[in-house]
Amino acid sequence: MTKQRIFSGIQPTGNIHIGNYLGAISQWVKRQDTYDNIFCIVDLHAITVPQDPKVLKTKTRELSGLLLAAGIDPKRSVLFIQSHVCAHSELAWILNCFIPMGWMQRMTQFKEKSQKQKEQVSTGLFDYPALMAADILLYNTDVVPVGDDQKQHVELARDAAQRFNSIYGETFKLPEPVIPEVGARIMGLDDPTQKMSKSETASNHAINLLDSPDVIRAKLMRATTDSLKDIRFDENRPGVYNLLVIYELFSGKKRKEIEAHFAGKGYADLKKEVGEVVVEGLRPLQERYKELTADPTHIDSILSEGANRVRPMAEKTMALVKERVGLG
Ligand code: ATP
Ligand code: LTN
Repeated sequence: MTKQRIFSGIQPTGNIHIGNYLGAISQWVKRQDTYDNIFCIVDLHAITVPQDPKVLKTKTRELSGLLLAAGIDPKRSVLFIQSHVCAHSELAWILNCFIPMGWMQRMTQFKEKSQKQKEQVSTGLFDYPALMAADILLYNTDVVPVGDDQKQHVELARDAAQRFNSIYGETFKLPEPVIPEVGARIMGLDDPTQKMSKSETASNHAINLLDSPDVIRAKLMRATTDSLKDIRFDENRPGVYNLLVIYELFSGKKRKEIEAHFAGKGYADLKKEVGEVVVEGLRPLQERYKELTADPTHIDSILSEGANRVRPMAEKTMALVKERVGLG
């Protein structure tokens, strides 16, 4: 039986945090044996907002190292850089010509991000979902595991595929988003009503995967909670709830067991213990990252091998799409 295909992407911008890890990366790692996996570092998406060229290159290598250190195994999964396979930009353009503006205007991420940048906002940021649709549709993807914030974009990719298929006949497979039940939306430590985000720069906002144990502990001790006392999984108390979810995911314990463990304890104990599970949870990843990045040529060769593996698949899709549309 052939395995279903997973495709997912992550931007090489900012510092990768535990939200990215719990909501996306660890989900990818977990499913590696069950699916046929393609993971993409989406540098073309990154340039939809201004980037320093040197930093972008460095962040792309850093992210590759982190994904490998987190357990993405090049023997079981393809890892590559989006700009290494030109078909992504090419298909994005073609899809652009089929996706109505109205669909794009409904995207909540664009509304949020463009508000921050006002009139400087790029056309690329508006069009970002077309490139994401191209990423997904090039590889006959069945399943797209993402955090909650990306569900709308995956649905747009599916709608775009359906629209194209209805005009030109069966061309693209229709992808399904898969959102983790727990951890789909880890919240900022400084403001638990906002999702933990790479582009948020407040020093106490996120725990980054490469933060030292002391930094992790200090950030958690300063996490915003509330003025109540008991420690329970209550979504109406977002600060404590977020800390408990982080504890749950790193410890692997059940909610009942966790509530019993913290019964009668205070928020300081909670923060200290969350700190310990996060430090211990990230330790192996940080050690592997150090080993892996000691030889940067090793990472580069994994990335170029990855692009070589997927390029023929992408080119095959492009040939069919061009044929259907009448290009060339
Ligand atoms: P930005 O703030 O620049 O949008 P981001 O932190 O949202 O960045 P992305 O590169 O957009 O990071 O996301 C990579 C993956 O991590 C996506 O699948 C996304 O859904 C997931 N993700 C991002 N933030 C969180 C979060 N706070 N909780 C759970 N998953 C998340
Ligand atoms: N937009 C996504 C990253 C991304 C992606 C994709 C995810 C780009 N292409 C294809 C899944 C499938 C983000 O910002 N997290």
